[in-house]
Amino acid sequence: MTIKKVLIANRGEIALRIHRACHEMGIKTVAVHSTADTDAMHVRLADEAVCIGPPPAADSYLNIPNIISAAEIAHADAIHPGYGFLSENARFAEIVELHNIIWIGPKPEHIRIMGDKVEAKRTAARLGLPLVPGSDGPVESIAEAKAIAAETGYPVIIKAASGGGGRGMKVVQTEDQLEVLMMQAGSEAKAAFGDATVYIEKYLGNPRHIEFQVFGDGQGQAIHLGERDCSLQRRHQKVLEEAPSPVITPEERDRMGGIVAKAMSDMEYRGAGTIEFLYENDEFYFIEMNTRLQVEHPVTEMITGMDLVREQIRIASGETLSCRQDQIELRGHAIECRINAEDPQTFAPSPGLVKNFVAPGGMHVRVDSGLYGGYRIPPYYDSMIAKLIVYGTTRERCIMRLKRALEEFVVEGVKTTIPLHQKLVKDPEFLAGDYTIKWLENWLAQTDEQG
Ligand code: MV4
Repeated sequence: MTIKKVLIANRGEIALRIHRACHEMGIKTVAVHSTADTDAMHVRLADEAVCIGPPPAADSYLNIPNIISAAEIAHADAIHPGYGFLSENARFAEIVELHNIIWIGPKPEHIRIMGDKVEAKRTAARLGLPLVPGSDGPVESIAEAKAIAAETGYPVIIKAASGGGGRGMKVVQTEDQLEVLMMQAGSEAKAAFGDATVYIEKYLGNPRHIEFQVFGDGQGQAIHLGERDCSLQRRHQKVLEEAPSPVITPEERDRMGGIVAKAMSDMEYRGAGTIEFLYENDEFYFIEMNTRLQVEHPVTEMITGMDLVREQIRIASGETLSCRQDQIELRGHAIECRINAEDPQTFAPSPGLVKNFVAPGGMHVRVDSGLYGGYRIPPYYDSMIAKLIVYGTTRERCIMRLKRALEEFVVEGVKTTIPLHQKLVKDPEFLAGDYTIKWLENWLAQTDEQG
C-alpha cells in the first residue's frame, strides 16, 4: 500500500500544499489542470501535468472521467482531492477505489452520510454529540413543522438536507410565517440540490462557529487536534480563522475533544474530518461534519506542529496515526487571513495580471499561495489567492506579528482584501476576541458608512 505517485485533483494554493507534503515524503506528483491554468504554480511544481479540459470547472476539475483517465495515463497510485471540487463527492471516492487507486480521504460511506445533513445529525446523535433541538429527521408536512416549532419555541430555522454551508436556509420568527417559508425552502432546495427534503432546528440568535479537527485511522483509533474559531464570515465565506478559540477553556476543549474523538473512533472514521458546532451560552451544538481537509487547516498545523496532509497520506497508505492523543500538545496561537482578489469594499472579483507579488516572511509567518509576479489570475474560479498564517506564543503576540506581516504584503495589479484585514486586526472588539457569526457583517456595514 505504499504510495509512490499522487494525482492532485485540485488547483491553486491547496494543490501546492499537497505537492509540498508529497515531495517531502519522496512521493511523485501529477498535477491536473484546465486550459486556463497552464501557467499555474501547481502545474509548474508538480513532477508531471495533465490537461483535463476547458476552463469551466464542470468540464475540468469536476470531470470525473477525465481525472480518472489522467490518473491511469500517469500511473498515479493515489488521488488527493484537496477541498471543494470533488473532495466530498462519495461517488467519485467510490469510482477512484473501483479503479484500484488509493483515495486519500474518508470512506465513501462516511462522505455520503455526512453529505446528507439529516443523516449526519442522526449519526451524530447516536455517537453522543450534542445537537441543536429540532426535528428528528426530515419534516414532511406543515402540521409537523408547526408541532416541532411549537415544542422548540420560535425562532426556528429551516435547512435543506442536501444543503450545507448556509445555502437554502430560512429563519422563521413566528408561526404565521412558517407555511410560506416551508414551501419556499422546499422548492428552493429542490431547484438548488435536486432534493426538496428539509429539516427544522431551533434558531440560535448569536452563536460562534467553532469546529474541531479530527483524524481517524479507519480501524477505531482516532484523535482530535483542538478547535478553530471560524466565526468571522461574510455571506458564509470565512474571512479569518484562529486556533484556539479565544473563548474556549482548556477544560471545555478536553471535554468536547474527548467526545468528538470517541465518536470518530466508534464510527471507525478514516482520514481528516472537521466537526462543526455552533457555540452559544457555553454550550456546543453539532450542525455538520466536513469529510475533507479544510482551507483553514494551517492554523491547526501551527499550534500542533503536525503536517495534516502528511497525516492524510499516512492513513491512506494504511499506516497508523503518527501520534496518540496524549502526545498532542496545543501550543500558542495561530491566525489565518484569507486574501482574495476582490475589491475590499464591494467584494467584486478582481482577476487579472499580478504585476508584483512580495509575500511577507520572518519568524512564524507562513504564506500559502500559488501567486507570482507576472501571473494572470483567471476569472473562472474562487477568488482566494493567498492565505497568510501567523503564529505567536499568545494571541496578543500573534496579532502583533499578523499586523506586521499584513504591512509587508505586496500584491500589485489586482485589488485584494489585504486592506480589509489590516483594518480588522486593529479593531478593539476583534482584539478582545469578542465576536460571533453576526459580528463581521455588522462591522463591514459600519466601516462602510464611515468610508
Ligand atoms: C444555524 C444558525 C443558527 N441556528 N443553525 C450557516 C452555515 C451552516 N453550516 C449553518 N449555518 C447556521 N446554522 C441554527 N440552528 C446560524 C447559521 C449561520 C452561520 C453559521 C456559522 C457561521 C456563519 C453563519 C452565518 C449565518 C448563519
